[in-house]
Amino acid sequence: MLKILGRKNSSNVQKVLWTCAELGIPFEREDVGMQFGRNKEAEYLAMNPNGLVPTVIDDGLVLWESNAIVRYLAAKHGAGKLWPTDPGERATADKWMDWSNTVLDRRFGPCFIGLVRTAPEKRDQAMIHASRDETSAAFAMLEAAFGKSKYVGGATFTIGDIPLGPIAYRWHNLPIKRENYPNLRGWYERMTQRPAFREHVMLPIT
Ligand SMILES: N[C@@H](CCC(=O)N[C@@H](CS)C(=O)NCC(=O)O)C(=O)O
Repeated sequence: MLKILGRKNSSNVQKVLWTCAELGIPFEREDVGMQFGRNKEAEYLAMNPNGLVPTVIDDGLVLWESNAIVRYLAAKHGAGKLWPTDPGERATADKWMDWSNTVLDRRFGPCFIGLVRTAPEKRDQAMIHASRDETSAAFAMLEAAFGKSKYVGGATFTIGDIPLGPIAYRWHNLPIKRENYPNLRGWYERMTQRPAFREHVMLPIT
C-alpha cells in the first residue's frame, strides 16, 4: 500500500492526501516533521535528502517533491480525469502547479509563518504586510485566470488546481485583509464543496 510520510497540517502533505482521496487511492500515513521529528534522521534523509515532508513510498518507488508526487499519482490512477492526457491541457495544468510553488507559495510563506507559527511579540509586522500584499498581487493573476475558465486547467478540475487549494484555504481563513476577487472566491467555494478537500485541507490552521 502507498505510504505517505508527513504531518497532516503541512500544505505540501495535504496536496498528496487530497489527491489520494480524490482518486480513491488507499494509503497509510505516518506523522513526520515539526514536533514529530524523524525528518532529519539518517533513515529519512536516505529517502529524502532535503529532510522535508512529504515523502511517499509506492511499490519500492521513493518520491519527494509534492507536485511531482501529485503528478505521479494522477498519471497512475487518474489519466483522463485529474491528469489530462492532452499535452496542451496537461501543460496548462502543469504551468499553474509550477507557478504555485515558485510564486504563490514563496510570496505567502512569510505571512503564514508570521501569523501562525510565530509568537505575537516576535512577529515582524512589516514582513507580514509585505508578504500579504505580494500574495494578493499573485492572487490577482488567478482572479484573471478564473475569469476565463472555471478551473486552472480549463473546464474541469485537474492536478493544476491541487497545489493552489491549501494556500487558498489559508488565505481565505486567516485574519488578514483580502481584496474582492469574486472569481477566485467562486473557485475556492467550489473546492470547499469537494469532500476530499474538506477532509484533508479544511483542518485547523497550525
Ligand atoms: N518543495 C517541497 C517543499 C517541502 C516542504 O517545504 N515541506 C515543509 C512542510 S510544508 C517541511 O518539511 N517543513 C519541515 C518540517 O515539517 O519539519 C515540496 O513541495 O514537497
